[in-house]
Amino acid sequence: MLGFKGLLTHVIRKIHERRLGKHDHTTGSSCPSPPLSSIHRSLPAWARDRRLPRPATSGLLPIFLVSLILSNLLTPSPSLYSPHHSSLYTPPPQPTAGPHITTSIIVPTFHEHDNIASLVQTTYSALPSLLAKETEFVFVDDDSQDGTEEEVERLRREGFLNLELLVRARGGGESGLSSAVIRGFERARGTRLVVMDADLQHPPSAIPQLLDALEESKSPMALGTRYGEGVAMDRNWPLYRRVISWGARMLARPLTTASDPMTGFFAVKKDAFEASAPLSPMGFKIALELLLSIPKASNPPEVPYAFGVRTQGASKLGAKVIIKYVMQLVHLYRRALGILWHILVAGGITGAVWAAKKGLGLRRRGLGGRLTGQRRGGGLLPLYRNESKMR
Ligand SMILES: Nc1nc2c(ncn2[C@@H]2O[C@H](COP(=O)(O)OP(=O)(O)OP(=O)(O)O)[C@@H](O)[C@H]2O)c(=O)[nH]1
Ligand SMILES: [Mg+2]
Repeated sequence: MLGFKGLLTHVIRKIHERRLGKHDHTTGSSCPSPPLSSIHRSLPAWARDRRLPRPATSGLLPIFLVSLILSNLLTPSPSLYSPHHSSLYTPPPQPTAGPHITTSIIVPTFHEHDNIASLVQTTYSALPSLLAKETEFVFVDDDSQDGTEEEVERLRREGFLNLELLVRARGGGESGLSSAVIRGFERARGTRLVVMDADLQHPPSAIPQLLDALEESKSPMALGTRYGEGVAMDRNWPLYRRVISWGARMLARPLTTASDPMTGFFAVKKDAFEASAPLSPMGFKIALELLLSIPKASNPPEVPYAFGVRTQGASKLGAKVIIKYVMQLVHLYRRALGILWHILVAGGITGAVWAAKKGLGLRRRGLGGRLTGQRRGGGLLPLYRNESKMR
């Protein structure tokens, strides 16, 4: 079976033979075929031009421009939180008796009933006694309805007086880890804010180091890092989690020099948070958002800590969290790069189209060659060459 190019060659050859009168009418056989170059020369100029393959780059400029416009129009604009304008909560008054609260530990919770008591007890016993007296917990729960409220009340009765609980009602229009942390910041009485998970994956014994790093460095933020020197990841942390964590870090690499911008264990000064640029509190990665939004926070001191595995309750890290992280990155890159972000997106799409066109072209040529019994890469010219060999 002839391929399209084989058929075209055949038609061109027949036309050429007619024009040159080389058909032997007595035998019905054709004279030897002329070389392709002479056929090409005998074609009218428009046909010669038409036979030239279109370069793979043709039509790319409109694709680039359309992609540029679409990137501008379609990149989602997250609703932004501005500490100056969007506050919902204010801190309760300082305790009338005893030391003032200087440090607030913000803990977002969702179905963490089983972890609350051990977190509170372990933390208060890990802090030096003065610091313990000046420290409060602010739990921000998304209406878990698993007994978290009763558990906090029980701990208060046991003597842990500085426990605040903020419950955000279901259907109240706001939920999620990052916004929980931000609402906790608003509610906090301390001037130093520590963020940690409820499940004891972040060691309470590292809180004083984190606060020291914050004070000594004069930086508005200090980060706990799972990737510091001499720190080993818990051996039971599953491989897929390591891969996700590694990928997430690599994607954020161009944005920050921090070794673990995905960490959920960090400290920030309250006045620095209040001076932050507008935030997009989506997903889990509020530390990264703050790093890029708080003035002078981009190069924070880091405190290595050993990241444990959750022993109680269920993980909330799922596909939805990963998708939100990618959306957050899009927003952060766009903010960091401005128009250059859209140029890169449009360039990427155009490059992909060019590669697809080129790949398709190569495949077609290869297929045409095979259909006409040619080697890969053969076109019109090799067909004639082979024929002349056969003669
Ligand atoms: N308020 C609130 N807290 C949340 C939400 N999702 C997660 N959290 C809390 O945020 C913290 C981190 O969530 P985890 O599920 O522990 O996430 P992770 O540490 O990455 O995953 P694991 O290693 O499996 O524990 C925990 O204290 C959760 O209870 C949420 O939607 N709302
Ligand atoms: Mg956890």
